[in-house]
Amino acid sequence: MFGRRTPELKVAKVILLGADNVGKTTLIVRWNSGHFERNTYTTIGAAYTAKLVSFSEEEKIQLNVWDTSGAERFDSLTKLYYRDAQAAILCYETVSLHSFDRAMFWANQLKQHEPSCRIFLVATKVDLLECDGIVEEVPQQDALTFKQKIGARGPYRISSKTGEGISELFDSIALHCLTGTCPSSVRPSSISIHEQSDKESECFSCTD
Ligand SMILES: Nc1nc2c(ncn2[C@@H]2O[C@H](COP(=O)(O)OP(=O)(O)OP(=O)(O)O)[C@@H](O)[C@H]2O)c(=O)[nH]1
Ligand SMILES: [Mg+2]
Repeated sequence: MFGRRTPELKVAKVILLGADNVGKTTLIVRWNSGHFERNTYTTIGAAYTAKLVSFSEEEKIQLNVWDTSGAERFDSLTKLYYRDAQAAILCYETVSLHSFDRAMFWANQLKQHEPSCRIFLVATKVDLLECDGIVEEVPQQDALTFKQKIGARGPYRISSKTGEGISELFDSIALHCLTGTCPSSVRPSSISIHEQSDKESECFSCTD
């Protein structure tokens, strides 16, 4: 008896980087389950999520996304997750200059430790710009200049609250990994632990 061999599923490792509170975990939750998480927990170490992105029967890939902690005390730990990453989602909050500075830090780290990893620059929480009194702290021109300097794609402007830009971001990453050389042997090797935080108040200054 001869059966048809199932083609091996393509798998790519993706790392999610950015300052604490920029909305990394919320982005993954929105992508994975389609809902907006108001009350999140600060990520400790890193958390793993896998999802299949399928364009057709032949063109599909599993993205293994490592959501890291943005807290500076975990910077040295985060480096451990760069290895073999085909793509990095580098987030900054469009209303936080500090988070943009931190994005520059991660871009340098990536260039040093995983230079072949393609960076996808992401401006998060763009819905906040609709709120009275909230201004964009990172000019779009600065983001463009930064993207060119580091050879990144983007900047993708997203909101996990409204869902804006999220499927476009992950489709671009999946296409990049499908057309590039993606080893199919990247497997999860860690677990996530979470701690409570009270982030909600910082991010909901206007009515939902
Ligand atoms: N308004 C708005 N709030 C958001 C958005 N994305 C995330 N938030 C809120 O921002 C806060 C922080 O989000 P997290 O996803 O935990 O941030 P993080 O980058 O994972 O933070 P660390 O794990 O500490 O590094 C939460 O209260 C979220 O609900 C967004 O697109 N719009
Ligand atoms: Mg997190």
